[in-house]
Amino acid sequence: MGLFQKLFGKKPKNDRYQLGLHKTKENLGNLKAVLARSTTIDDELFDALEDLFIQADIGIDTVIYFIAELKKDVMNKHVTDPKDLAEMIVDKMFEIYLKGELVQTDLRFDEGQTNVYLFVGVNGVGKTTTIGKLAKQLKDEGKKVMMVAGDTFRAGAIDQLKEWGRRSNTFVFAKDAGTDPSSVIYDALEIAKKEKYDVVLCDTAGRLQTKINLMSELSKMKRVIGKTLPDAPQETLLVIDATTGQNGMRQAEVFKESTDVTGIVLTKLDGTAKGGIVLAIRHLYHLPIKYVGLGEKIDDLVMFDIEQYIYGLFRDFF
Ligand SMILES: Nc1nc2c(ncn2[C@@H]2O[C@H](COP(=O)(O)OP(=O)(O)OP(=O)(O)O)[C@@H](O)[C@H]2O)c(=O)[nH]1
Ligand SMILES: [Mg+2]
Repeated sequence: MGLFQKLFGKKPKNDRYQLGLHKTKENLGNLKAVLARSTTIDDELFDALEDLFIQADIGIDTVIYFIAELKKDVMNKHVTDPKDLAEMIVDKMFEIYLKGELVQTDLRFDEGQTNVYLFVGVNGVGKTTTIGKLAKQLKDEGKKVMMVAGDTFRAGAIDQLKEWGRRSNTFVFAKDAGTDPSSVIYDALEIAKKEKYDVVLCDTAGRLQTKINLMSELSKMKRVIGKTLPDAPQETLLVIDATTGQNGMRQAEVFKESTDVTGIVLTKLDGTAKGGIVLAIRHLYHLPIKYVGLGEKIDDLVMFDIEQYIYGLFRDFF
């Protein structure tokens, strides 16, 4: 049974993804129109689909792959009616996302240890906000959580994190602005170990004097973390702003290449973001999207669920 049957057969309930993505939904309206006015499945139709997918921010490389896969399916299954394509598109999206794997969205948590989650990404994508939201969720689960102000570069970054500390009632470890970030993390982890914190969330700068400085700073932080706690960091999460689309993905590439990223947090899916970026990230980065940001408030962070996501996109389609 394909995803289409599974989802639209029994209509699960999750309205979180409905909040945003109106841009993508407009796009799907066009998809519906294109399929409705087509009488045969031909190159012209595939070209129209290609345009729509590119508009949905799926990204050119992923779109080419997507269309090629669809064509194969159409041939193999001898499909001739364009209306049958919608269901195939849903199933294909799901396949592209899963790639035959079980995608792990849980954050790795080593029981009985201090787990370190490091957040990286270009400036303004939502690292600090995500840390604040996640701190609240982890605390609600009963975990002992610390946030570390590893962004000592940008004026205001430390106060911003402290504000999230107040909102989520979480301890924030910080030193003065301008301090070497690795030394902040080192001191924080010494306390975390001694006082048996379950999770330490490390904020980092999105920008330093140069990109090279930033990358070497991040690898230094990682080394410091690994020296203090051999199994840490348990997660290095690359934060990407969904509204910046393919351009944002290109900017994020350098982080992926120079730090061992274990997962993605995709923020601002509530805004003008187009949902196709989810497929592009997965197809090009081969990394799981672990969380998505759906707003600026403390509860606007949800664990990513591809089934619910696709359902949210197509809910009004069928
Ligand atoms: N709409 C919306 N806004 C968000 C989301 N996540 C973060 N933001 C906003 O994005 C802006 C930047 O967020 P920050 O958390 O400061 O980003 P950052 O990555 O820490 O930025 P730097 O510290 O400058 O590197 C803030 O105005 C946040 O409120 C989201 O999921 N949805
Ligand atoms: Mg920040």
